[in-house]
Amino acid sequence: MRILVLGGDGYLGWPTALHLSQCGHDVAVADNFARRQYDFELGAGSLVPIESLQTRTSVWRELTGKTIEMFIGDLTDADFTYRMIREYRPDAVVHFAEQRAAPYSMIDRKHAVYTQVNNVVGTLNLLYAIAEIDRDIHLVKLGTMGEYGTPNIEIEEGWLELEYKGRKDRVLYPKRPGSFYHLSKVHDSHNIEFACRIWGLRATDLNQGIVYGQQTPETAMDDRLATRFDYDAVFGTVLNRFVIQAVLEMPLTVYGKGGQTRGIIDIRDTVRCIQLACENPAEPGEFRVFNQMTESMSVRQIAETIAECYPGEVVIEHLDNPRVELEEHFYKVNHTGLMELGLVPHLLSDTLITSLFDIAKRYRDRVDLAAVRPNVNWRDARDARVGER
Ligand code: NAD
Ligand code: USQ
Repeated sequence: MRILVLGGDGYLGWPTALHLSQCGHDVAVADNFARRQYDFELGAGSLVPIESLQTRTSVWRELTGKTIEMFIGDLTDADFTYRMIREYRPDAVVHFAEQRAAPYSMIDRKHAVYTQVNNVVGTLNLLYAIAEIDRDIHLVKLGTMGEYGTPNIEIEEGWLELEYKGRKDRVLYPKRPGSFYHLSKVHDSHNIEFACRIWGLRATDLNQGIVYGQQTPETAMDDRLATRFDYDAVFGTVLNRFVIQAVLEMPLTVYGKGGQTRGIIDIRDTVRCIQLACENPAEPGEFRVFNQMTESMSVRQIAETIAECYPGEVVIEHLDNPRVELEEHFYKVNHTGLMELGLVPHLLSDTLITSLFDIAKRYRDRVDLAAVRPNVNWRDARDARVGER
């Protein structure tokens, strides 16, 4: 298949592009390097050094003989998006290319507006490009488990069978997300479902849980193929952050009680899920939703697991929660769809955690300690970081 990976320079897009290429697909990547720009803005950076996209693709060609074509541009630029789809004519488009950090979207009005414009407009341009150029292209879109929030009923895969006052219907599952970023994904989901309904597009919305890990078999082939590893309080995700905090002998920063439960997934399963979604496309007109996560854990359990695995002393600290979220709640998720397509999950294991400790130890000197403590508070509408760093 010809597969275009949007956001192919990012944490997940790059390893996915390599995996699809290794599986024998023709792969192209697109990116506007916004993620590298956020690093400059925040004064943070990946724990593991990463090469430019140009170097990454040429190293891949040198090692495997396989070519990954590049499109450098911004999805919110409709001319760029249309040109790319026209030129590459993919069978599937995998769309990772969004601003993806909840804290970034909650810094202030400017960052919330940027996040929603970037994400919603980029996706709309893509939907129109597919509708005008070739409606057979399968859109594989990264959504998030956080779209659902933490409802007091079981979470289904995107749709809910409902009976109300004696009548039945199948409706999009109600959403109650916890940040302007997560809301942008809800808006995307509704726009995509509408496009499937009116234009007969085929789409798969992958509501992914929090990803952990840093290596896949392909990125591990050469240091120059490494993907990023974020540990700062804005872009670092919880398990990856706890790993580096343990190695630095800093307290693990559990926000509030730590009873917040989330779906999680190993980065090796992410790339496999995308492969499965591409190779088993949705039907024309179908808005298919999978919950892309393999297990649920509370933040407290994640911290305890990391502390138990670390061969040294680890302190777990409960900070005042900078976010507004339930800290104790019901959480049960249906996530059988991808397993029915063939996913065999890697569950969180001591071996994986130990390998992450090794990566963190190797690059510990690159850590900026000031970037570790949270400094974006959901309750402040104005940027509370001013003058702090
Ligand atoms: P990332 O920020 O590392 O990668 C996203 C890439 O998209 C970046 O390289 C960025 O430069 C690019 N990009 C952003 N806006 C763009 C635009 N307008 N035009 C072109 N390129 C643009 O993020 P990631 O962690 O790799 O996440 C990828 C996707 O997966 C996101 O959509 C995210 O919401 C979703 N997701 C991530 C996680 C996670 O834990 N990392 C979990 C669930 C879902
Ligand atoms: N948390 C802590 N301590 C920390 C960091 C986070 O207790 O040091 C808590 C948060 O309060 C939250 C949970 O851990 O309850 C998860 O936070 P996170 O930053 O790891 O993840 P989140 O903000 O939800 O966002 C990440 C990705 C996002 C993706 C989402 C999947 O950045 O792109 O959409 O995970 S999900 O959570 O399923 O929505």
